[in-house]
Amino acid sequence: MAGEPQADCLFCKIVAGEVPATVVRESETTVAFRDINPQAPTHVLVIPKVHYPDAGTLAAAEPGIAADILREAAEVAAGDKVDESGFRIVFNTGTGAGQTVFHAHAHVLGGRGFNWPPG
Ligand code: D5M
Repeated sequence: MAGEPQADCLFCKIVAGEVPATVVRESETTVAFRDINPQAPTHVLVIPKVHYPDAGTLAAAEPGIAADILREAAEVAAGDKVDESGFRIVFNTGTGAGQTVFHAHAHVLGGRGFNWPPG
């Protein structure tokens, strides 16, 4: 069923506590944890507890949870004190854009300068 945990999904396993993660925030619908391969001083992933393969499919099925992710991303930035200097919220979508884990997630990046356009 849509949104149900997938046995072969790494992030579903983090939600279930079966794979360890450095959790920085949790809400009723989301979990935020530090990226294992940080690309900035702050690099946190915010994921929905439900399983959807990417941000667009999540937003179409569960718009409230998609909004929760944005709110939690801003709270992560405030918690790491990178909100005033500026931070970036990234949803890689599809392999061509660099998505490697097909459970929707927002990257929250901060604590350094960023280029535009992104690489
Ligand atoms: O982002 C997927 C991200 O997930 C990538 O930045 C590495 C991160 N990752 C992979 N495994 C783990 C674990 N076990 N803990 C924390 N972070 C992890 P994408 O946009 O799909 O490329």
